[in-house]
Amino acid sequence: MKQRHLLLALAVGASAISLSACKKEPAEPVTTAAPAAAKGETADEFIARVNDEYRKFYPEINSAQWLSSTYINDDSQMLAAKANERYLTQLNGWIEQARKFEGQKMSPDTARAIQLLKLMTAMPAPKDPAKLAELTQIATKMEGMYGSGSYCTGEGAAKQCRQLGELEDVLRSSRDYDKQLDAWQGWHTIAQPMRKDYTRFAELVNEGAKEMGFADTGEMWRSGYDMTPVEIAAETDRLWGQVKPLYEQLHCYTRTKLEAQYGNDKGQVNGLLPAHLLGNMWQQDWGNLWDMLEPYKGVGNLDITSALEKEYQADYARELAKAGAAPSTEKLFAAERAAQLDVAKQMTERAQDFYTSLGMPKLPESYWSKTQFIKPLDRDVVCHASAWDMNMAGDVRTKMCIKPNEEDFTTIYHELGHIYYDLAYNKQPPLFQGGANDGFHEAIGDTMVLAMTPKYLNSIGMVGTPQQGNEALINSQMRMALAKVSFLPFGLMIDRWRWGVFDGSIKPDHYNQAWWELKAKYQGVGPATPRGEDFFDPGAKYHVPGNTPYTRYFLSHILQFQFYKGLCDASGYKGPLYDCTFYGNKVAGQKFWAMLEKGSSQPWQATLKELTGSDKADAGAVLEYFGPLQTWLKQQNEGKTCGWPAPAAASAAPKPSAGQQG
Ligand code: X8Z
Ligand code: ZN
Repeated sequence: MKQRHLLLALAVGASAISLSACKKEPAEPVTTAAPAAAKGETADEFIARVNDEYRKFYPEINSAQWLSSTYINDDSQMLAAKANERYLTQLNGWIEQARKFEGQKMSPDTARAIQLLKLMTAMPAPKDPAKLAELTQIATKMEGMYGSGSYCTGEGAAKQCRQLGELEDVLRSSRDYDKQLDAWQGWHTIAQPMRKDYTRFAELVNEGAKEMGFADTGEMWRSGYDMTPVEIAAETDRLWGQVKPLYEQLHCYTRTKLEAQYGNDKGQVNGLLPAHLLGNMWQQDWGNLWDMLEPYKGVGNLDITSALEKEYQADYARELAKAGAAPSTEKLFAAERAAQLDVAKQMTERAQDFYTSLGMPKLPESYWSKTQFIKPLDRDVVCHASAWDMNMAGDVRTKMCIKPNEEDFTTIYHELGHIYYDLAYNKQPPLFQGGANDGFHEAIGDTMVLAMTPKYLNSIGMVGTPQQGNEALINSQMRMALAKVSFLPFGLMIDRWRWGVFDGSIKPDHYNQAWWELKAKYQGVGPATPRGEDFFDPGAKYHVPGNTPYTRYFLSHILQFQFYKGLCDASGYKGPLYDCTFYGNKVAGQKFWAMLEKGSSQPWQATLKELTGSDKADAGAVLEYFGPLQTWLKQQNEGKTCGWPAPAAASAAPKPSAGQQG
């Protein structure tokens, strides 16, 4: 109890190492077998020792986790669990030892480091070793189930099994209602068996969080924002209120187009957008509906996916030529794989070029040899994109299953944002090697994506000469809105669900009902067929079985517009915000790098102020950026009844305590 009060009273906290990037993190330490604390050690000496020991430990745990994510099998998972166990034991020891410094005089840096130490995991584990073992086993199992998830249809010779990537391809490209429904439902079958595991998982992490002095795991997650858990929850509500009218306009326009495509009865469900028709498994990015939603057909040449596909075809033709006349099946296959790898690397080189154009360093050689660019075919891997700092000393990698399409292209820019953040703050002591908060970590690469204007895309040969005029502008704004605006309510609803699970207001026998109520409330999205409690639809989204907090992405989608505006200003740009690219501008690059170097060494508000002049998260830049589109959407939607009915339960106010009392 005392610890919780201390924690909140200090109102310190930012995401630390393991919470900051999108990588699998170790579970919480459990045993009390702490490494010995030196007698008479001061708080400053203690933190220096923890930094030192942590740095030594770090490569081992990362190697084990890298292996278990890129070779999912029983052996790699067992080894990862063992490495975790050793690491977690040590971490628990540090947290235990830190208690003796409570209330003592220490430097502000040491006080901050101690707070960060307590928030280093998103998976607080109970102290009971048996329960810890159970928790880590469940966590490993759920992530493995997600990574190896497969939907099989047919029997005997006609049996066909498809993994997430292939099912996503259907949603991306097919406009056949039934095929899309089958792909969407098929993927969601992989999560059904997770329901029991997740229920137990939630019980166990809550026990761990309570032992650490938090009301529940959700409150612990909300404690990493240099403000109280109550304040950050209210902040996200406020920010959502700012952008909701824009989202509602985009929703209204999209519903009209879906109805035109699929008919009034199928293009909507009680005013909600049908979950399987939005081109994305989770309805978090509607960019794949470009064929349906492009405001002015063919104006502006923004078809990045086609450009990448062409690149792939050209590369494949080159590889085939190397294989000689009448190549064997093996050679044909090898040519295909070589072309896929080539294009994935070319896409990554383009992203790297953006960063180096700002004056940032090239990625080290080891990045190129150790990264997983494309999906291996001989084993299961976790395809969900992630960025890894293996040793705090330059061994950085990304893990993706890259395909030549726009979504993956921008995801590479996103992942390199994590990597450049890692490289920039590697000079900091390990406990300060994190994002200013976790939303910052997610926003770096996306800030670059905002600077991918038609002018930039043309300059790198991706699209033709940018067209001028209002129609081209609206097309370009729509392209960005389908990725960014559609995401906003999704970024919020996932943790609204988990906060409810953790604070007990969402009970296991209502997991799915609450999920769909929140999807309806925030996103205006609904399932085309009933999704009762025999399903566990939250488990079909990586971050739930992977236990990655999600509010970071909502914050990122606000912050990245503030960063973008700040960098445009720094570059000396004058003009409408949406037209700005700081590509190639070293002054902007220097300013960005200076922010990255700070890591989590100071409250994020101070870091934000240094970059943007303001210490408050604010959606003003989002609204400024999308001004022309919002006006256009209002015109398109004129005379339509926009909005959607709120589901009864989810429209109720959140449980007053919401696990947030300090
Ligand atoms: O998980 C990610 C990244 C890794 S941190 C690929 N993102 C969220 C998601 O895919 O759900 C990026 C945007 C949102
Ligand atoms: Zn990320």
